Amino acid sequence: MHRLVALLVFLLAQLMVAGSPAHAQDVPVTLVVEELRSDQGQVLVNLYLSEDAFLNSRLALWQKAVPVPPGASQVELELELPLVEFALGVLHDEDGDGEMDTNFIGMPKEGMGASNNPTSRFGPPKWEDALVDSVQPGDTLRIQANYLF
Ligand SMILES: [Ca+2]
Repeated sequence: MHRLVALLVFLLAQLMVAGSPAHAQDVPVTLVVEELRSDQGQVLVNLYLSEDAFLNSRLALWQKAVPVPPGASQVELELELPLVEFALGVLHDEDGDGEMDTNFIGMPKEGMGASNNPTSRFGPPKWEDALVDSVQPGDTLRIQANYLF
């Protein structure tokens, strides 16, 4: 009997965990990725929560892909962002292969951007420049795509 009660309590606890929203603290915001040079392919948005992970899409908390509408120079999407420090990295994946294309010396051939639009003309944006401390519900974040070539 005790085992049955223990089992029921355990199951109930599991249900309560499963029933609560996983990201109750997430904040709905609008992200606009703008200054796309073409309407080719898709825009990939990655959410990073640590400097170690920043700009390594495999270590992103999540990635969202949005096709660029015909004739458009920007895309707009609704995001749920955490109430913790984060940074966003975007890629204009013009050929739609899901990754950054680089030339023979490893320079990016596709457009990229990061939250806060860090202005590092050379080299990738830095975590501390792209870091966002907090967002409010209904905020609109804008990220400009930059192209080296
Ligand atoms: Ca690509």
